Amino acid sequence: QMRYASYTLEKTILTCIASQRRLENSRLYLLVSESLCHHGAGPAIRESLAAGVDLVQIREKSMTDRKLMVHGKRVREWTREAGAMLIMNDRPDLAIAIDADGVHVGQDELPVREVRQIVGPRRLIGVSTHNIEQARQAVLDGADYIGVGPTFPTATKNFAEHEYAGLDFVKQVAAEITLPWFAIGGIQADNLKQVLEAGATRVAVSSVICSHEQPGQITRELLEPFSN
Ligand code: 3NM
Repeated sequence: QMRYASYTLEKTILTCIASQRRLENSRLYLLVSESLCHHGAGPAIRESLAAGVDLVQIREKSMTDRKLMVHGKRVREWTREAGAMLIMNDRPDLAIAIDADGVHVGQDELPVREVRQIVGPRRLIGVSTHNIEQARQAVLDGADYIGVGPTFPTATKNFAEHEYAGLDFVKQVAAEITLPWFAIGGIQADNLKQVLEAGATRVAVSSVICSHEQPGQITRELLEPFSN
């Protein structure tokens, strides 16, 4: 019994370390909503995975739970085959049901402490932050990574028009946050360089890949500046 307990603890710790390492080494995080995708979520996910996306987030606000579960399990298989991580937006219960690597929550959703009680120590928790105070708080709360944005105006999430944190927020985070973080919001191939120059080493995108005619091609384009 003791040996089994120490084995499971060891396994938990190793899983945590492995996930952290994979997060640190990641560059491009894709958020997928079926409604944004040109040819459906499936092709966008598979093609971008083949092109090198490091994480995929399932972000569906109006799918039934049953559909979300079936979809999620399929995406779990694709991400596993590609060696990418899978994050479920806003639903700790479904993150467990589909065996996602983690769950992502926004400022109006369950706090990290409560999410941690549900998903346990082995799954990652990501938090969206929109100013430096929220970023600091997420770190104190025990988040595993944070989203930093919106960097540019975006129509993908319901922010008030002209309400975006901008590159200044990216610079602030770059100067003081050591937890893995992703700049997000309105990032495209033609403004990515500015984001990296502001200090980001990882970015999260949705529409630029999902709504592209050729998700694989745009993914490769977005990954290019990271190899320099
Ligand atoms: N969260 P796109 S911005 C889902 O700032 C989301 O927290 C943001 O999509 C934040 O790449 C955003 O299409 C939308 O702008 C990202």
